[in-house]
Amino acid sequence: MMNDRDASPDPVAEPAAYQQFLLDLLGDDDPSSAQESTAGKLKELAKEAGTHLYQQPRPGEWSVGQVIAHLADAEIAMSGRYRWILAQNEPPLVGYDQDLWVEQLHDEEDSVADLIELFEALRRANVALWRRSGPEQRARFGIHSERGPESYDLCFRMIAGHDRLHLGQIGRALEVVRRS
Ligand code: NI
Repeated sequence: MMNDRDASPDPVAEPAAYQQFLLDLLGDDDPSSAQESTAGKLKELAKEAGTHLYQQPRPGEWSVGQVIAHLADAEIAMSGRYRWILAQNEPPLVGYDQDLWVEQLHDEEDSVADLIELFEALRRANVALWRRSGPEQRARFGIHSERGPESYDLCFRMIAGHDRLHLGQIGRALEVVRRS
């Protein structure tokens, strides 16, 4: 299953390049404002996809519904990571294989509306958590099993860029499936 590898460095093979790629997508924008706008955009895009929701743009490339499932998965994983990092001292952060999560945990019977609702609720809680954190908390870090130390600040900024990466992917997928 392909996700965004045409558009970004591979997260496992080139972790540092992938990290920088996501941070560049955020640029100087405020990460919490950027993150706050995503659920609304997903609702609009899901509506636009209509009957094409689970149509893959090309064989092996994620459908709009699968990208939304991936964004919900990422928010679930990060919801845990933020809290481990903030509450415990240098906790281990378990790597998660995004392709396996999408393949093993989701199918076409998944309600995309429910996935967006789940995403939205977690995101709201995570943005609120961020906004009440101070510099000391943002500097706290966990130890990623593949990439070493990662701070709360870095994780939160990366996810804001990750949203943009996949919103772009959904836009491109929509163009293809609508033409078919
Ligand atoms: Ni991703």
